[in-house]
Amino acid sequence: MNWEVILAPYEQVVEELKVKLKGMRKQFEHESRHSPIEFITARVKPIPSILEKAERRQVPLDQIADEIQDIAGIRVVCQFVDDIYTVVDMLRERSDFTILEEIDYIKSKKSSGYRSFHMIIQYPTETIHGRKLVTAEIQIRTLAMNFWATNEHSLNYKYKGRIPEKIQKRLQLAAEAAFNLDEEMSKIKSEIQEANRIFHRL
Ligand code: 0O2
Repeated sequence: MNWEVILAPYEQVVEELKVKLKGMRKQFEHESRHSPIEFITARVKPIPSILEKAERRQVPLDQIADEIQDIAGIRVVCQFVDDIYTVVDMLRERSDFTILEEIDYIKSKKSSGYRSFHMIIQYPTETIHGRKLVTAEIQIRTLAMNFWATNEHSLNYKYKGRIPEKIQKRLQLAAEAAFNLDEEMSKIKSEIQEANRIFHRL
C-alpha cells in the first residue's frame, strides 16, 4: 500500500480545516468578542494507529477509508461547556461540508469517563484527479475535558489499552472532578470573561 498517496487527501483536509477554524477564532478576536474557541489542534492518524484500529475492528485494508472515520482529526478546545455548543451550532450552519453524524459524549459520557462532542463530517477537497469527499472527525471539548483525555490517552498507551482497575477508578474520579471544574467555571463565566477583557487591554 502506498500510504503517502492514501493519506495525501487527509493531510490536505486537515490543513484546510485548521485554517478555516483558526479563521473563526481570529474573527471573534477582531470583533473583540469572546471566542468560543480557545485553540485548535489537528493531525492525521499515524499509520500504526490506523492499522491497529483496522485490526481491532476487523476492517479489511481496502475498506479503511470507509470504515475508519477519524483518519483526519481536528480538535477544537473551548474554555466553557456552552462554548462547545456555540461551536457545534456554528459548524451546523456551514455549507463547506456535510455532517454525517454527531455524538454527544458530554450528555452521555463514556464508561471510561471520557467527555467530548464528536462530529463526523464529509469534506470535499480538490485533488489533481478532481473532487474527493474525505471523512473527518471534529472533536470539541473544554480545556478540562482535554486535560483529562490527554492523560487518559497516555495511560492507555502505557498500559496497551489495559489500564489497571485501580487507576481506572482514579481516572473516573478525575473525570468527575474535571466535570465539576467546568460546572464551577461556568457559574462565574461572565466574571472570567470581564477579567480576560481587562487583562487583554493592558
Ligand atoms: P487517537 O490517538 O486520538 O486517534 P474506538 O473504536 O472506540 O476507538 P470510534 O468508534 O472510532 O472509536 O469512535 P470514538 O469512540 O468516537 O473514538 C474516536 C476518538 O475519540 C479516539 O480516537 C480518541 O481520540 C477519542 N476517544 C474516544 N473515547 C476515548 C476515551 O475513552 N479516552 C480518550 N482519551 N479518548 C477517547 P483513538 O483512535 O482512540 O485515538
